Amino acid sequence: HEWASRFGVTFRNFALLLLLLLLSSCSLPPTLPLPPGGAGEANPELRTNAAALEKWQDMRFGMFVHWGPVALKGTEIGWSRGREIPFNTYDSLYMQFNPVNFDANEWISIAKEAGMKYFVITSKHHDGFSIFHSDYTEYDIANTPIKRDLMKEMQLACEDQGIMFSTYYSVLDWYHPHYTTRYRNEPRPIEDSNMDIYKQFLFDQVGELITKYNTNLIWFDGQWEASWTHEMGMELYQYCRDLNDDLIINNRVDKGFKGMAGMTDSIAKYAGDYGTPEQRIGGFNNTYPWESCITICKQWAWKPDDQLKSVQECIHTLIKTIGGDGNLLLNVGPMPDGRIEERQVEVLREIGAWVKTNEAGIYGSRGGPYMPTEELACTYNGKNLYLFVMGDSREIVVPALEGVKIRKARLIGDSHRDDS
Ligand code: FHN
Repeated sequence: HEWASRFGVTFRNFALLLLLLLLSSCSLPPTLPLPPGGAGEANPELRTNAAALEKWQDMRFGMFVHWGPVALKGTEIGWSRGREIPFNTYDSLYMQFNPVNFDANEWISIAKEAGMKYFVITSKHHDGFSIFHSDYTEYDIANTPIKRDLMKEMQLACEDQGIMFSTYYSVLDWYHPHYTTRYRNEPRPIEDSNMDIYKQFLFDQVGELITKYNTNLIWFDGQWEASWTHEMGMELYQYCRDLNDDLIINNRVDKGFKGMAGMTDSIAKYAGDYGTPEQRIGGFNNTYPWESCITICKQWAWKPDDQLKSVQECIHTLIKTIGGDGNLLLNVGPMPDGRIEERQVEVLREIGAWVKTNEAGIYGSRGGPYMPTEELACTYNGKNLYLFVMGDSREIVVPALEGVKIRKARLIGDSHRDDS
C-alpha cells in the first residue's frame, strides 16, 4: 500500500481513460531479441524478417474481411456449403455474384477512419472461390457478372491510402477436385484426386498473391486437415519468402497452430512468424508475436441481422489485445451488393474516434509492463507508459517499477491537467 501513496491517482469517473506516465530514468524493457519464428525445422536459418515483423506489430490494428458469393445467402463462408446450402447450389452462387455497389476506396476509407493500419481479404476461403483474377482456375471473380478484379481494386485502394494490403488464403479447398479431403458427406470420390496436382495449384495461386497483387502478409488458414502436411507447410513458407523476403506469414501455414488459443507448439519445429488466437484475446506474450482475429458480429461472412458487438466491447478488446503485446484483426462481412452494413460502419467510426485520441499509446507501442486485467491494460512507447482504464474504478493503484521513477502523469485528451 506504500505504492498507493506514490502512484495512487484519482480519476474522474470516465469509462475509458488513458493516463500518460512520463518516466524520468531508464526506459522500459530494451528492444526484444530477434523474433523466434521462421521456416521451421526444414530451414532453421530462415528466421522471421525482423524489420517486416516490427512494422506490422507497430500497426497493432487491422481489418479482416470475409466475403464472396456466399454473401448472397447470408450463411457462413465455406462451412455452409453442403450444410445450409446444398453443394451444387453453393458452387453455382458465383454465377449470380454481382456486387454493383462495391467500392474498394470506400472500404479502405472505412478501415482507415476506424484506425486500422492493415487490411486482410479472403482471397480464397475453404469454398475454393477466388475473389481475384487467377490464371489457374475458372472458379474466380472473372467469371462472375461483375467480372472486375475486385482484389486488384482493394490492393490499389490500400496502396493509395497507405494501408498495408494483405491476403487470407485457405490451404484446404473443399471445391478443388484434386484436394484429397471432402467436406462432410460430399459425394465426389477422391480415388482420382491427386494432392500433388492440388499442391501445385496452391503454390501457383499463392505465387499470384505475391507477384500479381503484392500482398505484404499472407494469412494462411485451413491447415488442420490430414491432406496438408508439416512438410508442405514448411515448403510453402520457404516458397513465399523466396518470392518476397519481406513477407509476414502466420502460423497456420504449417501444422504447429494449436487450438483457438492460436499459438505455435514448438516454434523451432513449425513454420510461421506469429500466432493467431481466434475469437478470443490472446494471453500476454512479448516473446512470440501474435494477433487475435475477432468478428465484429457473430459470423465471419455477411449475415442479415447478425449480433453486432458494441463500440465499448470492441475498444476494450483492442485495449486488452495491445496490452498483451498483440495485434487485433477485427472482421467485417460485407453485403452481397458490395457495401459494408451501415451499423457496422458506425461502430468502426466510433472506434476510430477513440483510437485517434489515444493513438500515442497504440501505434508503435508494446504491451506491458503491467499485465492486462478487466479493469486495466498497459502499453509503453519509449519512456512513456500508457495505462488504459476500463470500468468505473475511482482509484487506480499500480506497483512501482524497479529502477523507474514516475516523473509526471496526465490524462490523455485532457492535456492541461497533470495528476502528478
Ligand atoms: O474455418 C475458418 C473460419 O471460417 C474463419 O475463416 C476463421 C478466421 O480465421 N478461420 C477458420 C476457423 O479457424
